[in-house]
Amino acid sequence: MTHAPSADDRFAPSAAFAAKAHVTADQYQAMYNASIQDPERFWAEHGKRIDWIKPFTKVKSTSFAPGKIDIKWFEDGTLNVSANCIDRHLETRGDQTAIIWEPDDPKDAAQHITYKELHRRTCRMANILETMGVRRGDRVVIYLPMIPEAAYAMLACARIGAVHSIVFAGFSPDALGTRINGCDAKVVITADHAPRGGRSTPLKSNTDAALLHCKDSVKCLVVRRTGGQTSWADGRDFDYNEMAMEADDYCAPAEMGAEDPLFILYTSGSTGQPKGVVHSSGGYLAYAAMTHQYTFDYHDGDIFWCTADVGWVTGHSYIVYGPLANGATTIMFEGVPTYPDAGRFWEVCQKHKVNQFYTAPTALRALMAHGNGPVEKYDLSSIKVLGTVGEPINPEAWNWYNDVIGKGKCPIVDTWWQTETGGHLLTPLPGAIATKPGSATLPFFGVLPVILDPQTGVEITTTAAEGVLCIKDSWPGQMRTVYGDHERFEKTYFSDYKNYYFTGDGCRRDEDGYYWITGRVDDVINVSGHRMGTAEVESALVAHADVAEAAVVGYPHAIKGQGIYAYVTLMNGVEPSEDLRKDLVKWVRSEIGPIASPDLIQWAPGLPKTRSGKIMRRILRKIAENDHTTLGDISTLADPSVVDHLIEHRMNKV
Ligand code: 6R9
Repeated sequence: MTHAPSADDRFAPSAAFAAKAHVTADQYQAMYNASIQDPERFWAEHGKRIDWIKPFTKVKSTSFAPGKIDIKWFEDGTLNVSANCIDRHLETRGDQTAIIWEPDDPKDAAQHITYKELHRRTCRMANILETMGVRRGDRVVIYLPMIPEAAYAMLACARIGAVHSIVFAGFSPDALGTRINGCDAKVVITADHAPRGGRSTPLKSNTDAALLHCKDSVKCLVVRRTGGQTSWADGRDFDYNEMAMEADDYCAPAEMGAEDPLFILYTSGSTGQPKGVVHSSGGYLAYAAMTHQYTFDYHDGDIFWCTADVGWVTGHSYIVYGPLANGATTIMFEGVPTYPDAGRFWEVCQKHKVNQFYTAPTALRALMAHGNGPVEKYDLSSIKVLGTVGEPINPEAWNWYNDVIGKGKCPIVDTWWQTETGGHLLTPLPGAIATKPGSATLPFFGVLPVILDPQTGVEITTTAAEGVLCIKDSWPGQMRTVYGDHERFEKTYFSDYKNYYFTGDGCRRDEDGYYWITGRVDDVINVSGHRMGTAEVESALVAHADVAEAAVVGYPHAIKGQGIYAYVTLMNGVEPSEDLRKDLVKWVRSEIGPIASPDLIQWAPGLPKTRSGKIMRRILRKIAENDHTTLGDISTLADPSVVDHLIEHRMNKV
């Protein structure tokens, strides 16, 4: 059924789809123009999609000017994010399902949590946190599996004005400890164990290990997910299930400023430790809600499923905040796409009659490898819109998604955005914009993308252009600062190209003005849709006693998009061996987590360096990509002969 992909393919929304859509082609153009010509007016209007306790009078106060980076939206308004996601729906849809929870094991029953129940659960969690001493502005780390309590915890923090920071449950104790310390959290919320794909991760014992490196005052709230064995520290550990039985059903939502931080989410960059991306309350929520409605053409009564984990920004904006602000029914899935078999996603789509399905290209590639059999067993006729996020989608995967999952009748929205952007910046609107496989197409309302020449930093104004992607002006969902380090915020995003927000991505704009993301231009790699700094993996490797030096690059990987390729120089006298290789992989898993495991490790007696000692990553990337015929100029190397050795012993022999 899948036809050979071509770069010229164009898929316009059907007339039937467009007729029911929130936004058609003409409306898109008119609304986009309005949003750019008069952002104040546009956002004054769209800021009203959320409920304000005290309405804002100021709309946009933003500056990208050097030394004065300052981003504020709706700054004098007050609101409560949890009340927006729950309370305001109680009257009209209190008995409607807010969250469908689909457990890891398909033999266990799914749970349907109504808005009323969500209100009760969130209030109880909020009261528990207050009992534990959490106050407005305090930080709470959430280290939970994909269970409804993760949403209760997020919304409970928002309710009392605490700032949550979710740490993906796949991260190691070390990574968890660093983040608890990084944001000086008062409480960490975890579970006994996390079932996933038929296996189980001992989250509580990971947390115990992390807390050994944290202040004694950090308290731990434990949700019993499996009832499995855990150790217990009286005075420090609190039993959520027990406390929830006693806790009061009501907790008043705190009146928060639009610019009060809602959450911190750590993400990788090209240098140093992950940084804490800070998002606001008002602008973030308005943007998450608006993009959720328009990008997915969400209508009342639709069942929305985003397969991400709440540990990533996609889960924040499109499992919890966007959908719930819109009064949607959102699915939270605890499992993985291939457990118990490669039909699981489609079984869940059929079972819950999913209308919008949003996933990552890496998952599609993995499922595609199992053929069409596991798809054809299920009725997918409820699906109206398909979405992708996290990395560029290759045309083969796009066509499979379109033909086999969407049966050629569901628009595909390829959404480009980042932890930093809070919501979609480049994306088709499904009733308005003809798609081209592999292109995130056009900007969302209020977004001004520009392509700069990477060398000169000058804006390329021709329609067809290639260079680095920057954004010229602020949008409400933009991050506000790096937690505790506003200077780093400016240095990372506003210093390479002055007066622009620099995305870190390379990009091409075609003759139709469509944007094609070409991948990161910095030392960030994208492994299975997870963002990773090569510097983080390198510092984990050099922390091993046998490692003298390490350089990490990405290389093309059929399923993961990019794999992790590590060049390792051992300490004098240490002999390379298969055992050591395995040991290093294990080491990185324990330092960061399984997602950071190197796929290939090459022993490198020497690394290509400039005379000033800088590692020439460009060369290492080429060797890892098996593209060593075009290494470019290596005359500036201190010792060009190391390159021949590396080529001869390269790991990626295809
Ligand atoms: C939401 C999310 C951000 C980086 C981003 C880019 C890549 C995301 C993409 C995409 C091509 C898409 N990326 N979506 N590349 N097409 N549709 O993924 O956030 O984890 O911060 O990653 O992911 O390189 O800069 P985050």
